[in-house]
Order: sequence, then C-alpha cells, then structure tokens
Amino acid sequence: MQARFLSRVVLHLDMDAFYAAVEVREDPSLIGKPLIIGHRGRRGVVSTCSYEARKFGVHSAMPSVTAERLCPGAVWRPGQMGLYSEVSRAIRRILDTFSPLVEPLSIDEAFLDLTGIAKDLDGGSAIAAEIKRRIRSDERLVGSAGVAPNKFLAKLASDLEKPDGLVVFPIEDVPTRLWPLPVERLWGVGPKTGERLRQRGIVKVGDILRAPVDRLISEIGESMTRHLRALARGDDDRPVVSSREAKSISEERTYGDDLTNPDDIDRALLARSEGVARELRHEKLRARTIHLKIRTGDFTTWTRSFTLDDPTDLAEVIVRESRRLLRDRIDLGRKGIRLLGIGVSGLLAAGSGQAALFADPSEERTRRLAEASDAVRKKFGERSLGRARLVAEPKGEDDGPAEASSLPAID
Ligand code: TTP
Ligand code: MG
Repeated sequence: MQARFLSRVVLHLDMDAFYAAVEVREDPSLIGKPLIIGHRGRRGVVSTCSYEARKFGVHSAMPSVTAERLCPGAVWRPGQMGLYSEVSRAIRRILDTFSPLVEPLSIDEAFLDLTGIAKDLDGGSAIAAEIKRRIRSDERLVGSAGVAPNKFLAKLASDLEKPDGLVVFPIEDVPTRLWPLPVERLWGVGPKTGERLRQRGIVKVGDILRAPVDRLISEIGESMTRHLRALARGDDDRPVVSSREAKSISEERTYGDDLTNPDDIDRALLARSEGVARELRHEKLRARTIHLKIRTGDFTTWTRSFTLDDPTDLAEVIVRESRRLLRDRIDLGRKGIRLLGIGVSGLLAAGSGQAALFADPSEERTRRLAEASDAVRKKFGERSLGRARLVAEPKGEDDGPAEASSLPAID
C-alpha cells in the first residue's frame, strides 16, 4: 500500500499569549507593558499574561497574589471571553482556507493536515509562514507554528521558539531535539507518571529508550510503555480529525420500568432515531455510522454500530439499522431494557460533494416529507406532529426530553 509510505505533513499553530495579545490589540496603550489577564485578589488565578510579564516569572494558573508579588507593576485586565471566542473563530476561518482538515484543539490552537497540499515539510513551512502572515495582517495577532510528520512532533515544534516561532521538525531531529527534553514533554506523562519515572532515573525523553523494557513495563504498565517508547522515537499515527468528523449526535433515555415488550422497545428505537435524524437535518449534516447503546436491568451495557454505504439524515434509515443491530448483535435473553440510546458519527455536510455523491434519489421524497414536518414542528412546537405510534412512547425516568450524550464510537 503506497499510502503507508507517504510521509505526512502536519502543522500545529498556537497563538502567542492569546488573551493578552487580543487585549493589547484592542488597547495599544498596553503595548510593551507587563499585562496579566485574571482577577486580582486572594481567590483569583492568572489566565495568561504578556511575554513582558513572563520575565517576572508570572504564568497561567498561578494564584493572583503570587503574580502581584512577582510583578507589582503589571496592568491587570479581567478578560473578555466573548471577544476571544470571536477572534478564535476568525482565525479558524483563515485556517480553513489552507486545508479541509483542520482540528481545533483549544481556543487558540489547531492542527492542520497539509499532506498532499504541501509536497514535503519545507512546503509545509512555506504554508505556515503564509498562515502567520495572514493572521498578522487580518487579525493583527502573532502565533507560533510547528511543522512535522505527525501531531506529536508538530505540537512540540510549535512550542520550541515561542513567541513568533516557526519550527520544522523532521524525524531525523528526534535524537538531538527530542531526547534531551524532560519526560513530561511526552503526551500522556502527567506529574504522577513523571515523578514515578524520575524516581527510577528516567528524567529525559531519551532515557525512556535506554531503560530496559521489562523494567518500564513493571513500573508503568505495558500499554503506557508501548505508548511512550513510540513517542520517544517520534512515532505518532493519530490522524488529524476535522471538527465535523469528530462530532457525534446522540440521544438516550433511561426507563423507570425496564422495557420488555417488543412494541415498546420498537417505539423507543423509533423515537430516538427521530430525534437524532431531526438534529442531523437541523445541523445540515448526514451520518455514516449508527450506534446503538442498550443497558439491561442488570446494568450490562452493549454498544453496537453499523456503517452505512450512503450517509443519511433520515429516521427511517437509522431505525432500520438500529433494529437490525438489536436483533442480530445483542443477546437480550429475558432481560428488560433500562437504557436505550442511538447515536450517529462520521458526519458530513449535507451539501458536500461526498454526501451529495451518495444521495439516493428514492430517498428524496422521504427527505422532503421529513423536512416539511421539521418546519411544522419549528412553527407549532414539538408536540404538533408525530407518528401515531409515537404518541404512546414509553415514559422515561424523568419524563423530560431525552438526554443528549456521546456514545462511544467503538463497537
Ligand atoms: P495557551 O496557549 O496555553 O497560552 P497563551 O496563548 O496565553 O500563551 P503561549 O504563547 O504560551 O501559547 O492558552 C491559550 C489561552 O487560554 C490563554 O491566552 C488563556 C487561556 N488559558 C487560561 O485561561 N488558563 C490557563 O491555565 C491556560 C493554560 C490558558
Ligand atoms: Mg497559546
């Protein structure tokens, strides 16, 4: 398979002193000053601070009283979340013009998959420079970028030369640039694991690969050992997942009396399918994968999923596949159902090429009907329409709206 040998180009972007930089942009009198975002006083903590304040030792999550002591001359601002979110969205729109695969990680950072867009890491670096230029000219803000063959190295790289950094991190640089770093820089090593490793003399990333594998396994377990040894070699095959794909929609309900009657069970399946389908249409999305979650009275939980050839936003399709999953892949025995949930993932924009490509013309009539009833519900309320058989849907524990939650996407 050729794809296995295709080296990826992953970019990580993280804005510099994000909240503080937005404040400075809005109020140029703050330029060059030590600025702290947060509330002063005994109970306050620092959200972030300008690089000028960092010289005094101030950093995110520090108690405000400590920050006041370290940097008595700092200017304080309480923060404006609404504004920061708005700027975050504007940056996201810029990133979306450079790749269809953008995965936002937090308010000020994102991964972009540039594989196939940039020829190699140097090509990725040129795109990173262009992105930084766009953000600087359109938003008057500065960010740091890392370009590498995977997410782990790209994120590491974006942090190496902050602020205003642009670092390319090819796999060949792992021994010289990754191995000397503290083990805590490995994704998944928190203070606890870090401390445990340090006590065993494993202080730097390179020490992970030097330590005997058996000893590591006895200290931190087999899967953590495998994970950390891979990262220490610079291996990381996590894909960049766009927010649309990562998203899932689901509905579940717990029943006061376990459902045992096949008719009641079927009505519950239909009701959840309807809810999920309506949400899909509302969000203008179609789903590829359908998940069914069942918990029986004895608290055994089953999750089963099925991936469709053609993405859907129709209850008819979702309920058909859920029925099949329940019939063929769950063995209820004589047990009743305490909780029933239906979810969908693998979401595509309804108008996108891929979704349109798979559209089945025979479903068009059903979709038009569904859209018409969505419109009626929107106008006259939830209970104005419904299928006759749903009128007697079994009552949930709280009899409120079905609870939305995320269903595991793993079968
Ligand atoms: P970060 O990217 O961690 O920090 P930063 O952008 O301020 O600085 P850097 O140049 O080092 O990237 O977080 C982004 C924003 O998230 C930050 O501006 C404020 C907010 N934040 C908090 O409110 N509390 C916290 O503890 C952290 C870490 C961040
Ligand atoms: Mg940042």
